[in-house]
Amino acid sequence: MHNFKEKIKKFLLLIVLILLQGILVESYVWRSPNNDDQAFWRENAERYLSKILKSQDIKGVDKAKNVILFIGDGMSFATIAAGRVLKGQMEKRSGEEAELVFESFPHIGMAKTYNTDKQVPDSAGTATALFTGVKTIIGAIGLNPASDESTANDRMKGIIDWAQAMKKRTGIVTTTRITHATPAATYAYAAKRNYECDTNVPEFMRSYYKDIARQLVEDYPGKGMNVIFGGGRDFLGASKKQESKFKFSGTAEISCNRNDSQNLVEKYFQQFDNKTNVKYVTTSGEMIALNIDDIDHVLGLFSNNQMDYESVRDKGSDGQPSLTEMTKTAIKILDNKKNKNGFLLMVEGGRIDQAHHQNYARLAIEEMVEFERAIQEAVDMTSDDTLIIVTADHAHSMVFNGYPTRGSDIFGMGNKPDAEPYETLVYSTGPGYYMHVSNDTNRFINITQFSDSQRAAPTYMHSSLIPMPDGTHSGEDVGVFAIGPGSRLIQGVFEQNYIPYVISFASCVGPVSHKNPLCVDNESKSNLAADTNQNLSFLLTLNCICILFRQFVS
Ligand SMILES: *[C@@H]1O[C@H](CO)[C@@H](O)[C@H](O)[C@H]1NC(C)=O
Ligand SMILES: *[C@@H]1O[C@H](CO)[C@@H](O)[C@H](O)[C@H]1NC(C)=O
Ligand SMILES: *[C@@H]1O[C@H](CO)[C@@H](O)[C@H](O)[C@H]1NC(C)=O
Ligand SMILES: *[C@@H]1O[C@H](CO)[C@@H](O)[C@H](O)[C@H]1NC(C)=O
Ligand SMILES: *[C@@H]1O[C@H](CO)[C@@H](O)[C@H](O)[C@H]1NC(C)=O
Ligand SMILES: CC(=O)N[C@H]1CO[C@H](CO)[C@@H](O)[C@@H]1O
Ligand SMILES: [Zn+2]
Repeated sequence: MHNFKEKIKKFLLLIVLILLQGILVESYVWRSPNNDDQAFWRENAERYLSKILKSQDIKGVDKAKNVILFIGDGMSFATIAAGRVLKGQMEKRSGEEAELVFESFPHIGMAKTYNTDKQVPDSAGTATALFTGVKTIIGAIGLNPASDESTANDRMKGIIDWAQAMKKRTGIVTTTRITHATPAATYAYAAKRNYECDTNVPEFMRSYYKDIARQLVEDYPGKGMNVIFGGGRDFLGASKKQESKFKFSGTAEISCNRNDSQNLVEKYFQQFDNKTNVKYVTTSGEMIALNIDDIDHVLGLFSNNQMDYESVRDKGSDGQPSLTEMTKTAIKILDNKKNKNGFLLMVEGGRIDQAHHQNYARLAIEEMVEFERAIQEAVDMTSDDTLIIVTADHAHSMVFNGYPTRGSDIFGMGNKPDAEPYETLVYSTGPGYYMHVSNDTNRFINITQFSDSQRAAPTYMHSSLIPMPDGTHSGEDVGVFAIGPGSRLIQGVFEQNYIPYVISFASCVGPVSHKNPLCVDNESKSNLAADTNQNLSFLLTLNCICILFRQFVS
């Protein structure tokens, strides 16, 4: 009898130990933050999705026919707040009380943007997280973080591939060149983001990587996209046109003179049969003149390199379209009479970041306001079958500070009586330092020495604390704003790679569409599912059985 009681005690103790072990293993081994392989990030995103789904009292209608993902490159919270004030001031109001269209979206979250190897990320790594659902190393595009940089094609598929697999129409719109990091991550695979041009792929990497421009026109999902709008004619070896007025001149800038003398625009056309309606446009006039109704594919390259900043672009019909005009045309084409299964569109306000890098606060905030106009246009053009998500890939080093009086010019000065006058918008890093620190005295120049017209110039740099030819990003979280079916899943503070999982779930494409009961029709077609949770539970159970068995045998 006594012996039996002891056995029961021992048994119960064992159960407790096993449970404890299970919890430890779950939290410290499989969820180690140093784990940098694909399965880790996928599991992480799926777990957050399950958590949000469980926490919602009301069952939402999570089925979106269309998805539009807006990415303000470098659109930090400070940028958003300054953009709101500028928008109000452009409407001749005090400014602070103005509202940006996405601020009224019903669901808001915050995304953690770090790369697998960097506390403060770059656009290539963050775009890979935003499109593929897997975080990766800085500067890499579509690359599995666990894979060797020099292994043969190991491109991770993303939202454009998922949507195309479900026969949705797809498109990308950007103000940067179309091969730049953010747009590139929707279709390309590169160990380094600068493999945009054939001459930039190092000799020893050429057997593993095609340049990004060629990947766009030669491979899926690039050549399957229905709308491709941006800059970068040089990178596709297309004929040049007028140069841009204000070139992005940071150290990160590259140009391209293809050495393989290929014209990739011609090549793009060659791969479609003559029944497919394909168009190429290079000016805003040509874009607006498109006969939208029966277009299958359109390639619009509006500049040789980056497109011009909104406030300095040539607004004539021979000039470049605005981000809003491109977005409007893209939505019309994606949703034309050839659309049966819905569409997925990525729109990037790509030069907010580039202006910040050069400490051009005015240009950066004006770019942000134009980005917001494009979002307003998309909201006006779509209905409640469309999920719209607005976010940034990462934050930037601009600070919105001082105690400026209500209604002060957002590009003006702070108002702290016991300090030298200083700007409301200043940078921690960047070339603004050189403009503001005297070469003779090594001290900051009194800001009032700059005339109003000097300070109103687009190339005027706001002051910066640390001298650098090209300012840096910053590592704080970015906002995620959502409206439409599935938007309720944007909630809380999450890893950035969760966002494509929301798109997958809500629009019935990609790895977690099978988890959405409203996507059942599509279940058999989704072969990308990776249900790691099941494997984990299975392993744990097996482990427990083994321990029990050993105890009782001994
Ligand atoms: C350009 O092509 C030529 C001939 O194929 C080759 O010898 C040269 O190294 C290439 N230059 C660059 C920069 O790739
Ligand atoms: C379209 O292509 C087919 C097959 O290549 C060819 O026979 C036909 O003549 C072409 N039609 C036109 C209008 O070019
Ligand atoms: C200091 O010298 C550098 C290099 O010549 C120049 O670019 C910069 O404008 C100068 N700074 C000021 C405040 O004059
Ligand atoms: C900077 O200039 C303003 C306006 O001329 C002046 O009131 C202020 O005293 C100056 N500050 C310094 C430290 O010289
Ligand atoms: C789970 O295990 C099965 C085999 O039991 C395997 O085929 C599958 O790839 C595993 N899934 C993951 C995500 O590891
Ligand atoms: C390929 C396919 O059958 N896709 C379907 C997935 O589910 C949506 C929503 O029911 C349908 O509209 C698609 O046709
Ligand atoms: Zn940047």
